[in-house]
Amino acid sequence: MTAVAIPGLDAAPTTHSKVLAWVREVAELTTPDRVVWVDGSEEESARINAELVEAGTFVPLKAKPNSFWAASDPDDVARVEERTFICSEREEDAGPTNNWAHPGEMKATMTELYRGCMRGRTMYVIPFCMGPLGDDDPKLGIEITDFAYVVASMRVMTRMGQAALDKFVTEDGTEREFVPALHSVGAPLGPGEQDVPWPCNSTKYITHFPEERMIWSYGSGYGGNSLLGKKCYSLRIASVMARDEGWLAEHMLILKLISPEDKAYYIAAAFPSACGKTNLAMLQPTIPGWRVETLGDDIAWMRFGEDGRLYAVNPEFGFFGVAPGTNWHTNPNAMRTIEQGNSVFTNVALTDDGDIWWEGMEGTPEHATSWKKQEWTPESEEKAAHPNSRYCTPMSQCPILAPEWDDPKGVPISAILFGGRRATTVPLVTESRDWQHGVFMGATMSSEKTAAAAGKVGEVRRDPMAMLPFLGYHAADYFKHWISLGKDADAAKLPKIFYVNWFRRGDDKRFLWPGFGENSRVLKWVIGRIEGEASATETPIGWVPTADDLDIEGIEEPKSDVEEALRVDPEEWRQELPLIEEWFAKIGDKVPSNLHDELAALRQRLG
Ligand code: SAT
Ligand code: MN
Repeated sequence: MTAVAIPGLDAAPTTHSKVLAWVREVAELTTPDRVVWVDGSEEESARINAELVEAGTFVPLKAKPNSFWAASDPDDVARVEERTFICSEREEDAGPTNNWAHPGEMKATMTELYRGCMRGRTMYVIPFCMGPLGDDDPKLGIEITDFAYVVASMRVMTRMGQAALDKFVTEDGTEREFVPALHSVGAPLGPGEQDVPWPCNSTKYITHFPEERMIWSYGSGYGGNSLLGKKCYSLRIASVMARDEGWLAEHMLILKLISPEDKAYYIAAAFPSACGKTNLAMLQPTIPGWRVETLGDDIAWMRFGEDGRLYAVNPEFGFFGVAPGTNWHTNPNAMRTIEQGNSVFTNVALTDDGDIWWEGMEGTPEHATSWKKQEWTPESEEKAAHPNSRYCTPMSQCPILAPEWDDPKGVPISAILFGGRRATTVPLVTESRDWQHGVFMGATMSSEKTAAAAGKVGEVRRDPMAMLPFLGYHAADYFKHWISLGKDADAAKLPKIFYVNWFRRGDDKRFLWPGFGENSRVLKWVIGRIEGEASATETPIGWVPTADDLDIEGIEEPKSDVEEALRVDPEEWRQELPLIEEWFAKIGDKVPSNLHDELAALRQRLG
């Protein structure tokens, strides 16, 4: 290897040979002006934030300490699913729900894109750890990026810097495995060329090499495309690790529900992006005596403990929440979390007094700067905040954070909720008949598309376990994995599985269920079912409560709305059958026969 003199490259604060070799290889390919090994310190963070302000990427907020407003390029606002690839060795391993490209060909293409792509820029090397640093088998990664915004965001979202790097070599000198994650905005600078506040490239690739446990991302600065510890590592790559090692990497929040008797229950729940996972994770119950504490709002890694129960850990360190709609009513605890500062707000509106605002937040300003950096007033036709605008805020600031949030052991899960956004058909809550039926519910989950991904909002699509955009391998093999984990487990210790829909609407399109804090009433019923105390009616689709089985005392909505929200309409469900069949046909021959059996049994029960 010819040694190239790039300032900082040789200042590596580690002896890990693979890290050193890989960082050098990337630096020689991308030719940055300098290399910075990120240590995660306060001083470094202050310096990077100041550089981002200088570059115009960040505007410091006057109203919140150590917090910043950022506006992306208007064409770089969401995950790009059509540009996301699973480059497994064999095409059939990516399955029909993913884009596949041959790993060798993809590497050749992207290597040419990466060649010289960091010219004129700083290359940051970010060591990070997904999950608690105290884990015996920490899940490590190195993200290389040429965008300081990514460094600032990774600092919030992951355990990173020197504390993570210290885990790369064990005390006895063994070098641990890590996931190499390469990111570039794809915007090299010519000599003297003026930079833009949000560099990116119209050519984008979000690419995963599952066998190699490696991630290559190019052209986008948006969170889901650039904070590679999140969806790319903790879901797409981790789902493959989990398949191979007998655990689950899921798109799920983790919450702790405490009863008036002070008994704690842990619940994991999967909803597609922008369907209220963060709101549920930080729920403020409306029923007296019940409390919620938060462990995570987006991702859960779950494995069986020695006692046979399923334990969940949140690999993340911060919240990357959808801003619009978040307010003191829908999510007071998120508001309290961001109020403390140390947060990055992307594509929300900037108010004239140096605060942030978005649609749905209290206190509409008379004048503001929109996410497109245009003047905005309440009369403006365009939105002040992009529908997928985000706050990026430290978990540690959440006032209802569960004390065990950083415990490597995780928390034992009593219930798993699957849910989507459906205006019709799917009742407020249904308990599965058993694990396999629950897997069928998850595998056939459907939801109306939201703004979290580029594309048409509102279309109903199947989104198995809310993992459609995040599966690192064949969906049918994933279903098989779920079924076999249940088969091998002690059935009495498995979490019970439920299907929820907060979004059902009446004839006049109004929501039938108030949602938000009132969802605690559904959680209470879920706990009642676990304890064998709550009643339910057996229906063709599973066990469903009547309005009387739920605690709806003091609710504003008429009882008839709740009844309507709970109604199982066999005719509507019969219309669902061919759609499920179509979905299974799309997944192909490998759909486990158990799921076909479930479909046949459902059809029979529907008559
Ligand atoms: O867009 S992200 O992947 O960062 C968040 C989400 O969609 O859940
Ligand atoms: Mn998500």
